[in-house]
Amino acid sequence: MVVLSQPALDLAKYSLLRATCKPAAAAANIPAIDLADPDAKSHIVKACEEIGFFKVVSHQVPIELMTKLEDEALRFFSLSQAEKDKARPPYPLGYGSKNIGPNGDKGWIEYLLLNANPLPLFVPNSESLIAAVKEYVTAVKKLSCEVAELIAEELKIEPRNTISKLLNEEKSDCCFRVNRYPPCPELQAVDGKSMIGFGEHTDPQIISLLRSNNSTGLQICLRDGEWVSVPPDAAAFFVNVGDALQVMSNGRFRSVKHKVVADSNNERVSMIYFGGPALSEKIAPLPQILGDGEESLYKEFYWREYKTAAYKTKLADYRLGPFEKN
Ligand code: GA4
Repeated sequence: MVVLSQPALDLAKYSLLRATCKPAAAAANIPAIDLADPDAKSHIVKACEEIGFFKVVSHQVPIELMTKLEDEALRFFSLSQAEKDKARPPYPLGYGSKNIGPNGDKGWIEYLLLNANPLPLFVPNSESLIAAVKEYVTAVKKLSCEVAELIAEELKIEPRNTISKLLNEEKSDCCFRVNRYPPCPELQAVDGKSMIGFGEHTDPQIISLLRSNNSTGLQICLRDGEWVSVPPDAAAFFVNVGDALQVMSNGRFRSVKHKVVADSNNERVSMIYFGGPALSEKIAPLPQILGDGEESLYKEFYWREYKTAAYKTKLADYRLGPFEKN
């Protein structure tokens, strides 16, 4: 197994990971939502429609919870490769390095991918990490529900927990990942390009909440196809619309394409909570969303079917394609 932080890189071997994009994509102007603002809900819905992405700048999640988890995660990633490899619960969850998903995608990354409901107890020698994940996930899940309720209110969907209850269900299918993107100065020095940390994709779930340290790397794709980089904000949560919410809004919201380009000098650490519904939930446009005579753009499907199909795709595939009505 390749150790990510090894200084000497065999560049030919990693040529597939070299970003074809310019590392210096223009900085995006990301809508910043203050949850205490009485207009927060209309700003959120506008951002979901126009970009599928925004950041929440005032929230109740204490910064200490974020930094504690980040420290714990870094402690885990500093373990020997053999120790980290023990954190390999049954596929597809556990510790991963370079390989993303089951279909050959690679990234300049190591990560822990965990079920968030229920949270696991099985990462060896990492009781304090799991305790920090639990505390963090509980707080972030609450925040994702708040956002979902503001969306419902603005769209006049009743009851206001119509979306949030999917995230809160006893069997909701939520997961959590913490990613470490090692810096990659060697490659930058050779041709000025960067490594693909995590290739372009959309998130399959309803909503994702990401928090990262103060490093750049995240890029999102705007409606016109332009890739822009997201300036870091370690105190904020970046929220993206996932595929399921795109369907629930009958295409009114955008599941935003995003990717991470490894920074040549700085280590990037991000933690993401993916809020998904229970496997048995039907995913369809919310009736209150559909205007008079408006038909669903999508075939009816259950989250279980979508998830199974997603795991047969490659990262960059357009996963909603087969679920669209012709
Ligand atoms: C993208 C969003 C989440 O990170 C994730 C990813 C999952 C994985 O890493 O195992 C997938 C990817 C993600 C979408 C398509 C499939 C599944 C890798 C992959 C090629 C955990 C998720 O739910 O879907």
